[in-house]
Amino acid sequence: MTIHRRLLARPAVVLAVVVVALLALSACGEAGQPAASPSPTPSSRLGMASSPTAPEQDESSSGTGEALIRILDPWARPSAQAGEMSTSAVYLVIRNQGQETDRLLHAESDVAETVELHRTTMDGGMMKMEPVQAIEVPAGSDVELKPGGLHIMLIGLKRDLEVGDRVTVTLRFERAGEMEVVAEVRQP
Ligand SMILES: [Cu+2]
Repeated sequence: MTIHRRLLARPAVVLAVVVVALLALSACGEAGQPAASPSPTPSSRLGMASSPTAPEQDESSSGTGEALIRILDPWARPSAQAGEMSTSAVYLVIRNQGQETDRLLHAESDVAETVELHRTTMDGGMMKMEPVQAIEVPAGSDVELKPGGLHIMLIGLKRDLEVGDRVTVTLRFERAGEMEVVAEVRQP
């Protein structure tokens, strides 16, 4: 009876070790550290393996240190007059393919004097916007920056932004670090 149970249990243990090794690989890609040997406490992390991330793990194993944050469809509003008072906004989708929450902390661009993270709110029927400290992107989810919502505000444009122009924006994330994004100027 006891022997029987042990034999049955063994494949499950092997599977658990493989899953933990995969988790360790994807985690080290994120942290940029050399692969550590699998931790001896697999059971606490097994729950995370049940989330449907298998295709993404395949993707990230194809290259070391592949970004766990991906930026999709970046674009910017056109603006006809450069100058201190002129503004534009950059919109994009932040996809967090990792297993930890990340935060967009800061953005900058050479086309604007000041770049702020903003959100749009309704105040008694009036739309207004205000700076936010950070934009949180939970593990395994997308956050969309879009007109009427969160956006990257460009203030004090150094040049006109015409449809078809490209705007380079540097984003800084708490975990993923800095990344450069090229947003095409287009009509909303
Ligand atoms: Cu704004």
